[in-house]
Amino acid sequence: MNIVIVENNPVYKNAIKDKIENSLLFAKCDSVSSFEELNSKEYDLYICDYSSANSEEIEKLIRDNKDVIVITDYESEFLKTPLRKKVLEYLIKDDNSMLDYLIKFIKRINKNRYVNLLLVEDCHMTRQIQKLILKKLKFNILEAANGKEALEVLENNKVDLVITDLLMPVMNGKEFIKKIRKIKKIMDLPIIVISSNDDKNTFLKALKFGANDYLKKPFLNEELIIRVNNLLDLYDGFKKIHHQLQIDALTGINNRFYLENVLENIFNFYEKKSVAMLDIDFFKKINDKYGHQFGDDILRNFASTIKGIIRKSDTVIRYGGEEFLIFMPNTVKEEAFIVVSKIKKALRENEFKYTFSAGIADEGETLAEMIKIADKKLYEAKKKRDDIII
Ligand code: GH3
Ligand code: MG
Ligand code: MG
Ligand code: MG
Repeated sequence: MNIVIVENNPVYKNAIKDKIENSLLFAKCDSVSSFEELNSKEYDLYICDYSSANSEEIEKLIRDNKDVIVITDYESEFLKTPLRKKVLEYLIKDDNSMLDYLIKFIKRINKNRYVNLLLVEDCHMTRQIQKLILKKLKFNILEAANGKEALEVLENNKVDLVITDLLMPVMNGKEFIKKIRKIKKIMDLPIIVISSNDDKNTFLKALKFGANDYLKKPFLNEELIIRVNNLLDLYDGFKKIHHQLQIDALTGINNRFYLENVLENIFNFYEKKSVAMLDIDFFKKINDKYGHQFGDDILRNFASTIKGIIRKSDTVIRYGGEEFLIFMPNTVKEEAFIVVSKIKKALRENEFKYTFSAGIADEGETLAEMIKIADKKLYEAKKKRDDIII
């Protein structure tokens, strides 16, 4: 992202430039002291100091469809200008927190390019106005005129955020939210409600049915912008933590939480599938003889050996201490046997010397049932050790 700062105060100019360069990996930043110094180079973002003397130039940038963020000392004066509604954002120079907000805002609009936002509103004109505000924030916008249409859009597209009206023909917002929450949990899809309804209870109901936030019409553009951006920032943080929760810290592969959250859900997509339960032999002895650290090295080595052999579509998870589960879609147990045998072969050529036993199953109506059967086979294999039973 190419950014330019137009600011006559050198202290501010350098502070903003430093902050951007130190905080945004994706940004390249130039700075000039006045609009006269701006050459013909095109920028993705113009950060301009506002004073009544240069409002004309800022107007011109906006007429040329440029993205402009205004920074100003003259809060009350700027708020009265029509520019307020046309700029991407404006910031008041009061303290350094202004710079933190600026960085947060640029990061957000940079990410919004990959965010699909579904806008649901029956009044075409209102929808176009809202779309215009949101378009400035770089979202990919999908539209629907009522809840029924919106559900169809949801079915056929990856949607990251829904903004919906409440009073609509065919299917109103309340019914729409209820239907969404049957298929998408609050963790999976945020919803903002916009309505001119004066009754607080209406909004409360929407929140109870599963909306995340609401906005009462009429609202200031910035209110919508801030609520949308904040909600998405929150969800980004949330997704990151959720992802981390599914990773086993020692081996870096998925853990049991992943099994319950993801594998369980995709299990029924596949008609044919197998699971293999692998358990390292005499692991307690390895720990006792060579120490716990060495035991940890073995676990990491086992995880990477398995990963090196299974296909991309297969998943390995650390099921317990020294137990690993492999989920193999489109695979019958005879084929799974070949995969597990390959792991055994790789271990024979490995720097660490250890063996494992395994049980494999492709029968069972649920993931839990299939695992139970594989576990039974593992128990049988354990009688001999270094064995695989299908
Ligand atoms: P078997 O051949 O019957 O499978 O015996 P085993 O010793 O491998 O199995 P057992 O279930 O008796 O012991 C598993 C051991 O794994 C006990 C536990 O201390 C150890 N363990 C569990 N998690 C970790 C870990 O994260 N690191 C290390 N180093 N050891 C672990
Ligand atoms: Mg309406
Ligand atoms: Mg065990
Ligand atoms: Mg064991």
